[in-house]
Amino acid sequence: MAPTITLYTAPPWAHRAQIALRELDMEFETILIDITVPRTLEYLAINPQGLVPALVYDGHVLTESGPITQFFVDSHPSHILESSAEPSGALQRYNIGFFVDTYFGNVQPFFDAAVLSSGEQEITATNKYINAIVKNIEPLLADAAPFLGGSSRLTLAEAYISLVS
Ligand SMILES: N[C@@H](CCC(=O)N[C@@H](CS)C(=O)NCC(=O)O)C(=O)O
Repeated sequence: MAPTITLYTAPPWAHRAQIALRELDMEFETILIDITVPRTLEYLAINPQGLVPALVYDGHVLTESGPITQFFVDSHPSHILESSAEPSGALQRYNIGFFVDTYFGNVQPFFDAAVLSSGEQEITATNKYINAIVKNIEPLLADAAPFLGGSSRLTLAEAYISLVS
Protein backbone atom coordinates (compact mmCIF):
# COMPACT_ATOMS: atom_id res chain seq x y z
CA MET A 1 0.00 0.00 0.00
CA ALA A 2 1.28 3.50 -0.83
CA PRO A 3 2.49 5.45 2.21
CA THR A 4 0.54 8.43 3.50
CA ILE A 5 2.74 11.50 3.13
CA THR A 6 2.01 15.03 4.32
CA LEU A 7 4.57 17.73 3.58
CA TYR A 8 4.38 20.94 5.60
CA THR A 9 5.90 23.37 3.18
CA ALA A 10 7.10 26.94 2.65
CA PRO A 11 9.74 28.27 0.28
CA PRO A 12 12.60 27.74 -0.13
CA TRP A 13 13.99 24.81 1.90
CA ALA A 14 10.93 22.57 1.55
CA HIS A 15 11.35 22.71 -2.23
CA ARG A 16 14.12 20.13 -1.97
CA ALA A 17 11.76 17.45 -0.68
CA GLN A 18 8.88 18.63 -2.87
CA ILE A 19 10.96 18.39 -6.03
CA ALA A 20 12.18 14.89 -5.12
CA LEU A 21 8.67 13.69 -4.34
CA ARG A 22 7.30 15.06 -7.62
CA GLU A 23 10.19 13.63 -9.60
CA LEU A 24 9.56 10.23 -7.98
CA ASP A 25 5.89 10.59 -8.95
CA MET A 26 4.81 9.97 -5.36
CA GLU A 27 1.45 11.04 -4.03
CA PHE A 28 1.59 13.48 -1.14
CA GLU A 29 -0.47 16.19 0.48
CA THR A 30 1.01 19.64 1.00
CA ILE A 31 0.10 22.03 3.78
CA LEU A 32 1.48 25.54 3.33
CA ILE A 33 2.86 27.05 6.52
CA ASP A 34 2.86 30.84 6.86
CA ILE A 35 6.36 31.56 8.16
CA THR A 36 5.68 35.31 8.47
CA VAL A 37 3.69 34.68 11.64
CA PRO A 38 4.38 32.58 14.75
CA ARG A 39 3.82 28.88 14.20
CA THR A 40 0.55 27.40 15.43
CA LEU A 41 0.49 25.03 18.38
CA GLU A 42 -0.59 22.32 15.93
CA TYR A 43 2.53 22.81 13.85
CA LEU A 44 4.79 23.05 16.91
CA ALA A 45 3.41 19.69 18.02
CA ILE A 46 4.74 18.27 14.73
CA ASN A 47 8.04 20.17 14.68
CA PRO A 48 8.90 21.79 18.03
CA GLN A 49 11.73 23.70 16.25
CA GLY A 50 9.03 25.50 14.26
CA LEU A 51 11.09 25.26 11.07
CA VAL A 52 9.66 24.26 7.70
CA PRO A 53 9.72 21.69 6.15
CA ALA A 54 8.39 18.88 8.26
CA LEU A 55 6.96 15.74 6.78
CA VAL A 56 4.75 13.02 8.21
CA TYR A 57 5.35 9.63 6.59
CA ASP A 58 2.91 6.97 7.73
CA GLY A 59 2.87 8.64 11.14
CA HIS A 60 6.65 9.18 11.39
CA VAL A 61 7.70 12.82 11.67
CA LEU A 62 10.74 13.75 9.58
CA THR A 63 12.36 17.19 9.73
CA GLU A 64 15.25 18.97 7.96
CA SER A 65 15.05 19.34 4.19
CA GLY A 66 18.30 17.48 3.40
CA PRO A 67 17.65 14.31 5.42
CA ILE A 68 13.97 14.24 4.34
CA THR A 69 15.00 14.38 0.68
CA GLN A 70 17.75 11.81 1.26
CA PHE A 71 15.21 9.47 2.88
CA PHE A 72 13.07 9.42 -0.26
CA VAL A 73 15.87 9.08 -2.79
CA ASP A 74 17.48 6.31 -0.70
CA SER A 75 14.25 4.36 -0.39
CA HIS A 76 13.40 4.84 -4.08
CA PRO A 77 16.59 4.49 -6.19
CA SER A 78 16.01 6.28 -9.49
CA HIS A 79 17.66 8.68 -11.92
CA ILE A 80 17.58 11.27 -9.10
CA LEU A 81 20.00 9.18 -7.06
CA GLU A 82 20.98 5.71 -8.17
CA SER A 83 21.56 2.90 -5.67
CA SER A 84 25.01 2.99 -4.07
CA ALA A 85 25.14 -0.77 -4.64
CA GLU A 86 25.71 -0.02 -8.34
CA PRO A 87 29.20 1.27 -9.27
CA SER A 88 27.63 3.98 -11.42
CA GLY A 89 25.42 4.92 -8.48
CA ALA A 90 28.35 5.28 -6.10
CA LEU A 91 30.10 7.52 -8.64
CA GLN A 92 26.92 9.55 -9.20
CA ARG A 93 26.65 10.05 -5.43
CA TYR A 94 30.25 11.25 -5.28
CA ASN A 95 29.68 13.71 -8.14
CA ILE A 96 26.47 15.05 -6.60
CA GLY A 97 28.13 15.38 -3.18
CA PHE A 98 31.09 17.19 -4.72
CA PHE A 99 28.81 19.56 -6.65
CA VAL A 100 26.60 20.37 -3.65
CA ASP A 101 29.61 20.87 -1.33
CA THR A 102 31.27 23.09 -3.92
CA TYR A 103 28.15 25.20 -4.34
CA PHE A 104 27.44 25.72 -0.65
CA GLY A 105 31.11 26.11 0.31
CA ASN A 106 32.47 28.25 -2.52
CA VAL A 107 29.51 30.04 -4.10
CA GLN A 108 26.53 30.44 -1.76
CA PRO A 109 28.39 32.82 0.62
CA PHE A 110 28.85 35.23 -2.32
CA PHE A 111 25.13 34.96 -3.13
CA ASP A 112 24.25 35.84 0.48
CA ALA A 113 26.65 38.81 0.40
CA ALA A 114 25.15 40.08 -2.87
CA VAL A 115 21.59 39.82 -1.57
CA LEU A 116 22.49 41.65 1.64
CA SER A 117 24.36 44.53 -0.04
CA SER A 118 23.13 47.65 -1.82
CA GLY A 119 24.39 50.46 -4.08
CA GLU A 120 27.98 50.21 -5.35
CA GLN A 121 28.66 47.30 -3.01
CA GLU A 122 25.84 45.34 -4.58
CA ILE A 123 27.50 45.53 -8.01
CA THR A 124 30.86 44.43 -6.58
CA ALA A 125 29.27 41.62 -4.56
CA THR A 126 27.21 40.44 -7.54
CA ASN A 127 30.31 40.33 -9.73
CA LYS A 128 32.06 38.23 -7.08
CA TYR A 129 29.11 35.86 -7.07
CA ILE A 130 29.17 35.52 -10.85
CA ASN A 131 32.94 34.97 -10.80
CA ALA A 132 32.55 32.26 -8.15
CA ILE A 133 30.00 30.48 -10.38
CA VAL A 134 32.24 30.74 -13.44
CA LYS A 135 35.26 29.45 -11.54
CA ASN A 136 33.66 26.72 -9.40
CA ILE A 137 30.41 25.61 -11.01
CA GLU A 138 30.80 26.04 -14.77
CA PRO A 139 33.55 23.37 -15.01
CA LEU A 140 31.32 20.88 -13.18
CA LEU A 141 28.55 21.47 -15.74
CA ALA A 142 30.69 20.85 -18.81
CA ASP A 143 28.78 17.64 -19.63
CA ALA A 144 25.38 18.73 -18.26
CA ALA A 145 22.49 17.65 -20.50
CA PRO A 146 21.06 19.84 -19.01
CA PHE A 147 21.32 18.23 -15.55
CA LEU A 148 24.44 17.17 -13.67
CA GLY A 149 26.57 14.33 -15.01
CA GLY A 150 25.10 14.29 -18.50
CA SER A 151 21.63 13.46 -17.17
CA SER A 152 18.58 14.47 -19.19
CA ARG A 153 16.54 14.22 -16.01
CA LEU A 154 16.77 16.02 -12.72
CA THR A 155 19.19 14.69 -10.09
CA LEU A 156 19.57 15.20 -6.38
CA ALA A 157 22.08 17.97 -7.11
CA GLU A 158 19.42 20.23 -8.63
CA ALA A 159 16.93 19.36 -5.88
CA TYR A 160 19.47 20.31 -3.20
CA ILE A 161 20.39 23.66 -4.66
CA SER A 162 16.85 24.54 -5.78
CA LEU A 163 16.45 26.90 -2.86
CA VAL A 164 18.88 29.29 -4.49
CA SER A 165 16.82 30.07 -7.55
N1 LIG B 1 18.03 23.53 8.06
C1 LIG B 1 16.60 23.63 7.84
C2 LIG B 1 16.27 25.07 7.51
C3 LIG B 1 14.79 25.27 7.42
C4 LIG B 1 14.41 26.73 7.40
O1 LIG B 1 15.19 27.63 7.75
N2 LIG B 1 13.15 26.98 7.02
C5 LIG B 1 12.65 28.32 6.99
C6 LIG B 1 11.72 28.56 5.82
S1 LIG B 1 11.82 27.57 4.45
C7 LIG B 1 11.80 28.53 8.23
O2 LIG B 1 11.21 27.62 8.73
N3 LIG B 1 11.76 29.78 8.68
C8 LIG B 1 10.91 30.16 9.74
C9 LIG B 1 11.62 30.58 10.97
O3 LIG B 1 12.87 30.60 10.99
O4 LIG B 1 10.92 30.89 11.94
C10 LIG B 1 16.19 22.69 6.71
O5 LIG B 1 17.01 22.44 5.82
O6 LIG B 1 15.07 22.16 6.72
